[in-house]
Amino acid sequence: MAKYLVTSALPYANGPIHLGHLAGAYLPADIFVRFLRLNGDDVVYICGSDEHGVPITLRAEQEKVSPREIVEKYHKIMYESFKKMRIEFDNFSGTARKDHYELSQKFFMNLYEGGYISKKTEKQYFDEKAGRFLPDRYIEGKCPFCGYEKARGDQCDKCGKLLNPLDLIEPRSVLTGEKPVIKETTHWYLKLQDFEEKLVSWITSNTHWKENVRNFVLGWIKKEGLKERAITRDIDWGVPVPLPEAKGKVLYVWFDAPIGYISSTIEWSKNIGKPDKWKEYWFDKETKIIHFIGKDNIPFHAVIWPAMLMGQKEKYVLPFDIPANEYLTLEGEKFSTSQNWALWVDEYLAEFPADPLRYFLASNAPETKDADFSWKAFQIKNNEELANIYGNFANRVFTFVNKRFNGVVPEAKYEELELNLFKEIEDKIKEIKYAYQNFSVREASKLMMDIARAGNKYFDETKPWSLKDDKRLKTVMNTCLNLLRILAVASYPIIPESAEKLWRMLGEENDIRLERWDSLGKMRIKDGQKLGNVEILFVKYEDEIIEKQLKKLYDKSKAKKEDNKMEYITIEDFKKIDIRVAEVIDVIPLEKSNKLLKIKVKVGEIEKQIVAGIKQFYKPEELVGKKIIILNNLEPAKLMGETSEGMLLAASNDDKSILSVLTVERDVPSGSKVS
Ligand code: B3M
Ligand code: ZN
Repeated sequence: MAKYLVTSALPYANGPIHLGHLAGAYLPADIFVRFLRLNGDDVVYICGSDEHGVPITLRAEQEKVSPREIVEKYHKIMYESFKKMRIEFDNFSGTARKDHYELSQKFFMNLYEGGYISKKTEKQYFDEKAGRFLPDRYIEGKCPFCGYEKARGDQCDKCGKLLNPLDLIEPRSVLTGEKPVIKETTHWYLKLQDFEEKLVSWITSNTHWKENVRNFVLGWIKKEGLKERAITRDIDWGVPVPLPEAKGKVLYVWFDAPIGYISSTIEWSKNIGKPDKWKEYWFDKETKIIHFIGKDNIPFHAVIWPAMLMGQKEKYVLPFDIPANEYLTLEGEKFSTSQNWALWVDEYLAEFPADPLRYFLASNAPETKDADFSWKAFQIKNNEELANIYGNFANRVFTFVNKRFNGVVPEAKYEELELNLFKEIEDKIKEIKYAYQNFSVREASKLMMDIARAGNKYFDETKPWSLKDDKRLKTVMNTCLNLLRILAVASYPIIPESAEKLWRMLGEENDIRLERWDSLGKMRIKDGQKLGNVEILFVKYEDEIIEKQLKKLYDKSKAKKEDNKMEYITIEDFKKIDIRVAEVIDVIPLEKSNKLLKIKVKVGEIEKQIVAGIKQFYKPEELVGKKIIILNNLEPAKLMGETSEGMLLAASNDDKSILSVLTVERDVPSGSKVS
């Protein structure tokens, strides 16, 4: 029995969970944990939401609420989706909690007192219009390495390189779009170079790591060398830097986030009433700590985090393995939340059960290269494997046993055919174990399905429907039920809900989780056991259902559609539109709405009012006197009880965080036609 502490990357609490997230860091970890438990290992599965950093504050600014409200909202939403997908953590904490603050500050102080932290006054970008410094994702520009236009201040999404904001070519502020100025500010830096020797020898010795992870890290260190990295930031949401001279500064989110693995374990210990239990994992060399992550998180987990652990006074164990996955694409394209090119877990679950998706993502996991989710491929996997192989085998056997043996397990007298079959299955069980232990969920899914394939083959070959010999028939059905029993347990890590169903159908009374992997091949169902009620394991999805989903996906992502295919209109179409210059004479905010402004304008001599959703972007006094552009002949409509007699034209970016009302560049009289 080995001891494991398994973690999944802490998801930022700034939005719901989509399939890309699931496939990378959550489903493979959950499968691994379920397997370990069947294997009799001692395992704690830890996660929580990452509640600091610019991803959170940017979202809070967009939604016009506090960061605290954002993290509370999304923490709940994410937790619910995980639960419904049967991703079952022992603890799902959050990093904006008291214990986490204390532990993060302790981590900082240990490094500080150990001489691993330096202080420097440096130049940083500052947005004069917004009046603030621009750390990390507050700034975007061209990547100096690969030329990607939308690289962020801390990392390039295209080539994965960690960046410093000052490296960006043509930087711009995410808040205002302005070109930032450079100002001085003081920050604290982790001296990664002090750990270089220890890190390199540790990584080199980890020959059991996935090739791509180990090579990536060693290459990264060789190429970039280990330098100091700033671990503090000028924002007002985060763990305060525990030094009197650092007032108003917080720890960089990537400094405190991995500490969340420990603080969440501490929280778990307290919750189960054993407050010191966490130490049995984090301070024991025997513990295998496994961090499941997506590939963009590799440098943080394989270099910076171990360095932080090495610099502590307490003797923490270093990660044993860091199985990083590649990306999942959606219908052949990268997930993009800003373009709404995403399939959200909740959206999926509103119409389908968890298991078909778990099976699809497992058997198609992005383990060594990117993988794709497409609705068509999903349909095929579900119909042709889950339903036609697994479901069909169960269905044939249950129908037969119910009809011929009244739903009671018949006794068997195994012959050579059965003994060989059981032997073959036992070998399969060993192979599956190896696959699960090596994070090859793709392989495990295939091998697990092979058990059902073997079952169908045996059924076809023994032809129970034409067997005259009753003894033989009993043996055949008993064997089939035993194969189903093994199949239920072997598939449990991947499709727990269906496996439990099958288990109940077999009339097994103990919890399926009490089964043990190494005895699985030898265990037999009891003669005379009464089978449970038959339930439907998997349904097939017809083309219409799948097409409907595809259409929904494309419709939702309007921006994407417009990018891909331009729809032309004729000049005649355009002539129907009456666009005019209008002068704003008065603006009244609508009390009941946090979006709408009532704007009184003059179009030539005619006065009219327009209701527009721009309250978050403009103060009334900014608009009065401006000459704006309106769609004049839009059919009047009522908005919150107010009539709107036209539409104000404005430009905004994809995620609607920046908006500008259109005006005229030279002074033309109000009422002028735009053409
Ligand atoms: N929240 C980044 C991400 O979701 C980050 C992971 C933290 S793990 C300690 O990609
Ligand atoms: Zn790049």
